[in-house]
Order: sequence, then C-alpha cells, then structure tokens
Amino acid sequence: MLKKSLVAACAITLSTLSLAACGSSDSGDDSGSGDGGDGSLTMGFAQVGAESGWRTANTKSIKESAESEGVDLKFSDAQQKQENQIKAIRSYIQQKVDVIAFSPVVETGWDTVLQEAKRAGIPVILTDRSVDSEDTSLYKTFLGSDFVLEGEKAGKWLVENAGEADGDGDGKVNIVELQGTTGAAPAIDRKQGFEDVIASDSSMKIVASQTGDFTRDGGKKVMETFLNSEKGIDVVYAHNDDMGLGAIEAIEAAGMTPGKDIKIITVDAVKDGMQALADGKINFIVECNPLLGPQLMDLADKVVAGEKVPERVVTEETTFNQAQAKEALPDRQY
Ligand code: GZL
Ligand code: ZN
Repeated sequence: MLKKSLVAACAITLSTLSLAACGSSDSGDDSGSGDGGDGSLTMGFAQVGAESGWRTANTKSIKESAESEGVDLKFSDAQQKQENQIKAIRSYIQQKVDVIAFSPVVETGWDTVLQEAKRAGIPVILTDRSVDSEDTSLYKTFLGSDFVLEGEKAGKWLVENAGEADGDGDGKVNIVELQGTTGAAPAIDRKQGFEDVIASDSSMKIVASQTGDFTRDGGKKVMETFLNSEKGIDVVYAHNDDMGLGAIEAIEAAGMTPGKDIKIITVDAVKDGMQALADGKINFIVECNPLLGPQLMDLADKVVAGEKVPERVVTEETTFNQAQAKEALPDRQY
C-alpha cells in the first residue's frame, strides 16, 4: 500500500506543482527524469532487438506513439540478449524515468532488476512478452497477445484441413516445427497451444522441432537440416513469418513447391508473410498484432498518474487464409 500511496502522492505532486517532485531532477530539465517541465512523462523502453518484421513494426508503433503523445522516450535495442535488456532497465532506473516498459526476450531471470525498479518507485509495464515472476507486484500490467490461443488457432486450421495437409497421402501428417527463441513466452505458448489442438488427430505428429530464433536465416538453416534428416514432411509450423519465409527458401532450394508439396503455417501476418500467403507459398497465418504503441502510451499515462489499470490487456487479432490475404494486403499497415 505504501508504494501505491507514494505513487499517488507523486501523481498529485506532479500534476499540482508540475515540477516533478518524485524521483526526478529538481533542475526540471528533461535529461533527468519525470516531468520534463512540459508536463510530458519520460519512458524508458528496453526492446528485444530487430530480429523480425514484427519487431520492426512494433518498434515503429512505440516510437510513433511516443512522438504523437509527447512522451519523452528513451529506447534501447538489446540484440535479443537478456543481459542488454537488464543493463538498459538499470540505466533507466539511474535516469529516474517515470515509467519503464519492455518486452522480455525470455520469461525467466527478471525478478532482481524488477525489484530494483520497484525500490526506486518506478512502475514497469510488460509489453508483447511476459515474465514468469511469481510476484506480480513487480509490474503494473501486461499488454500483448494470447500466444497459447495463437498456437491453438494454427492447430485448428491444420486439423480442419488434415486431408489437404497430408501432401504425400501416406495417411500421416508429419509436421516439422520451427520454434521461436528458446525460453521466450511466444515460443513456449505457441508450441503448447498447437500441440494441445493437434493431439485430437492421431494422424498428426511433430516429427522434428528446433529453434530458428525468430529469424529468417534461422528458419532457413533449420529447415535445411529437417529436409536432410526427415522423410515425408507434410507441414511446417513456424512460430513466426520470418522463419516461415526462411523455410520457403530452403524448400525451393530442395526443388519442392512450398504451399503445395509442403504446407506452411506461420504466426504474425507481417507484410512479407502476407505476400507469400497471397502467392500460395504459405497456407495459413495467425495474426499477432505488433501495433502496441497507442495502448502502451495510454497505460503509461494511467500508471504514472497512479490510476488502476487492468492486470492484462490482450490485443485484438485474427487469422488469414490465402484468399483473405489477397484482400487484406493493400491496406496492411505493417
Ligand atoms: C510475438 C513476438 C514475436 C513475434 C516474432 O508477440 O514476441 O517476436 O512473433 C518476434 O516475429 O520476433
Ligand atoms: Zn503424409
């Protein structure tokens, strides 16, 4: 309760005195923290990296929203390394920002640095990916997708299209899986959701599964090994479009036709993935919405003002087959 009343007190102080009184430089300049003297808030954002089209779109959304909302954004790219994200969060604590937001590259190992932020009285918002911390007081809210549901949607399409999926007609649907970053929430949950649904069809089996680290190159390399080691591959389930696009390159290099000889299901629905879907090289895409910027800035305002926010804000997203992709492509924002 103490922390909340402290934050509320800060909020009152901020709004009445306008000179930030809570953990910010009294010079009022915005190189420090808190109210940069113009009423805006300062946010430290520790991004995962720039590993995929989804991430690029996510970063763009966050930067554009900060700009339009007048949020003073400090931004870092961790090149998909947890230690870099932790370093960035520590630097934001040093700079006494008003709020910290980040997308944890993996689920584990965050309690220590989140406790440091809590002790410094700086609220934290999780975006996109979650953490496995037992202590949910370490962050104010989670804004992002339901990855288990995304995996279930992918599995559901496959079960509903099992006949078409068994490309070699041997009565077995042999699936190879390109997993996202090991230990990342989307990789763990998309796998779980997919497996839960295909378990209902005994002809379906994941015959090989390996991480391609959410990158196109990773997906291509792992698919090359699968093509060498597995006979009778019918389906690729890739945890994101970029790995699916890499798999397409490997399948074509092996003289096969992606989308026909081997069906491909991916997640994200970024422009390059949607183009491949419209071209018939991918068969189904589950959308994962990267445009979290506007909701993040709104949540940050509320959290800094000490207002109550929902523990979890799940984003709207849909699915696309090849015909739907052709229709949606012209208006695609990312
Ligand atoms: C999902 C996000 C994943 C995307 C990938 O919300 O964390 O990370 O699916 C990205 O494209 O690399
Ligand atoms: Zn088969």
